[in-house]
Amino acid sequence: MSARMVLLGPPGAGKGTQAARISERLGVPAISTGDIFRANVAGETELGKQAKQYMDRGEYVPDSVTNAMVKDRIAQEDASEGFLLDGYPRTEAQVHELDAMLSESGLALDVVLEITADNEAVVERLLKRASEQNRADDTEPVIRRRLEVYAEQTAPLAALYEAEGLLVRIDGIGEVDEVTDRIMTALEAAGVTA
Ligand code: B4P
Repeated sequence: MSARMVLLGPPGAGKGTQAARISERLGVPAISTGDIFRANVAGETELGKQAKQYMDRGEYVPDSVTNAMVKDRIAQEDASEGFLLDGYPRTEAQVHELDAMLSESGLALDVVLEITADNEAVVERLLKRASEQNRADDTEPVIRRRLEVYAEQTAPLAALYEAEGLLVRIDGIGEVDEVTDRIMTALEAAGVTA
């Protein structure tokens, strides 16, 4: 069966961590807009130069840049039977854009997973990652700004997807394996299996 999925959740909720595991178990690519931007920043591409100025401040990269990048990526062969979008959509405009991209090909999302975690837990995780990976946007003031931007622009998207009957909420607090088990159980209940 197809599995076209979106992963929502605040910075540090475990999206990237869980996306890699879900992708492996279901055999669909995990597509992280954050990873694509970081690869472009590292490669000093034009896209990377544009994205960096926003990312370093904890702000979202403009929709015009992000939407075109995702449209291109989900049209690739490996995503033809499904994908897991990690960190996209993040704004209401991106939600509508994604719907339009899919419906052009007669497709639709199957499920939207929201990983929840409280602010203090995610700040602690991201500060730990900062000491390990040195990401420019993992300093405490930028993490706080990312959480504000998430609360303002992305958290409301869960209600949109809930109204469509697509939303599944997962508690992101606990061991990584425990959270994966919760996700796989919820996906099975939603009819999404390998
Ligand atoms: P992202 O790369 O999506 O960054 P993120 O929200 O911090 O999540 P990430 O996936 O990295 O971390 P995770 O929670 O897995 O975005 C970065 C920036 O890119 C954005 O701020 C924005 O500027 C730009 N961007 C991306 N998408 C965009 C879009 N659609 N529109 C506009 N701009 C966009 O993990 C965090 C840490 O927690 C890790 O160290 C992990 O090891 C740890 N962890 C995970 N699970 C844990 C658990 N259960 N217990 C303890 N620790 C755990």
